[in-house]
Amino acid sequence: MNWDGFRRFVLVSTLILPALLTAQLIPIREAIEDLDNDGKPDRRGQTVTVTGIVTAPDSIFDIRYTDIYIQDSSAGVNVFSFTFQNADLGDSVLVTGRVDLYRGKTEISNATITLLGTNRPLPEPRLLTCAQMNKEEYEGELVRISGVRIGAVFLQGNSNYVLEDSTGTTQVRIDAETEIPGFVCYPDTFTIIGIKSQYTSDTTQLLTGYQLLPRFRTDFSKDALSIPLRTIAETQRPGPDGVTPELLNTWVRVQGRITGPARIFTSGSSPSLYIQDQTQGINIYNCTSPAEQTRFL
Ligand SMILES: [Ca+2]
Ligand SMILES: [Ca+2]
Repeated sequence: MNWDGFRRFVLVSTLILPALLTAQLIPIREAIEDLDNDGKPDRRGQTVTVTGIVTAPDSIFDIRYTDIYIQDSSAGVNVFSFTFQNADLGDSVLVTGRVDLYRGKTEISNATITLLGTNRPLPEPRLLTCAQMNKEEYEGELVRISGVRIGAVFLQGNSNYVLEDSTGTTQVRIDAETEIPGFVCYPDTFTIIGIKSQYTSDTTQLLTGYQLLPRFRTDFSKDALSIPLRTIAETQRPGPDGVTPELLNTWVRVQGRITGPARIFTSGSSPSLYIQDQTQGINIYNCTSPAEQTRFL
């Protein structure tokens, strides 16, 4: 090796070797593991490198900093950095950072994110119950709870609500920076998807304060097929007083042709339109899907 070759060797070694040495790729489960069950990740303070699919992208939990969640086949984890870095839903990323603990939530902080690919399929949300939500297990993962009720219908930002199913209760946190504030949720049971996260108000109690973080309005869903299709006449049949519908405050599913489109009957911001089937017509109020509402038949 001549002098130039040696200098190039030294230069390449200096640049590449440290990156290789720090890039000991480990599964997320290993990065966050807590074998002594004290609520603190055993690798706290260590620098780790993991890969994963972005399950909660940038700008939905924090518009100033990087506050995302990633998941590999072993586990999920929060990735945080005071530097804003782009991460879209479904991105495959390489993350190097320090294993850290914030209010009971394990995170990879001071993280550097490298994009490896885009539009990867998201992991199937893990089906949990409210009782299972209140444990350390599966923290950082994308999860789903079915058959839940929520303690309020009009959802506001920076607010916590109680979720309840047949196994107990847990907490859902509506982050103000998501699109969710203002969403009118279901008054009866529904399915919710979100990140299983944690924020304990008492840092001496590291195994409390578990909360679900929905990301989008579409994380709240009603299984429409579980609601029987009814005729419009049946839907608005009056009860004993001859005026109040028997089905008042019940979720119903009807179908009909639009006879009065929303662009005629809407005043203010809540769309209003009329539909009709073979039996009767009915007013549809405060509906979604604006393109459909405005169509004339
Ligand atoms: Ca530990
Ligand atoms: Ca935790």
